[in-house]
Amino acid sequence: MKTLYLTIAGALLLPASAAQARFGQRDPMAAFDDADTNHDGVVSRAEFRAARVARFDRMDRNHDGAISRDDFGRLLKFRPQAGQLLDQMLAEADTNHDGRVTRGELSQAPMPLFDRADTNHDGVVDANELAAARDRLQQLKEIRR
Ligand SMILES: [Ca+2]
Ligand SMILES: [Ca+2]
Ligand SMILES: [Ca+2]
Repeated sequence: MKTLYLTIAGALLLPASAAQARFGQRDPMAAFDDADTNHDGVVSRAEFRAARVARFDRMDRNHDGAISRDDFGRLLKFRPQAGQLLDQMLAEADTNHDGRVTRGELSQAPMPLFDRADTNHDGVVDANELAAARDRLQQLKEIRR
């Protein structure tokens, strides 16, 4: 169940602080781990975006071409509070507000996690920036503890 939450958070990229507060332990920065597809040691915006869109198919569990509450029926039944969270995350990407996030909407959605990590705004997150972002996150965790 926890894995599913993290999949939602990872794919839609809630601001890391909010995700962290709700999900507790796992590292939201893991979204960067598999994103460096050309293995040049930095993650570009395009790579980050592509990695997110690649998770679309996993999230669209009923294969109707969009991520919506329908894909999380069981989860919402047993954990109704997850519905609120899901709605909030979907809303960030659901630009036409129909309650469904299509592949196109997901690919256009903002990437706050990336933007915060790319502190020198050169469009790529390098190892130093990634390490710094992890540090900030760690500090945040300690403050909240
Ligand atoms: Ca679906
Ligand atoms: Ca939509
Ligand atoms: Ca950078």
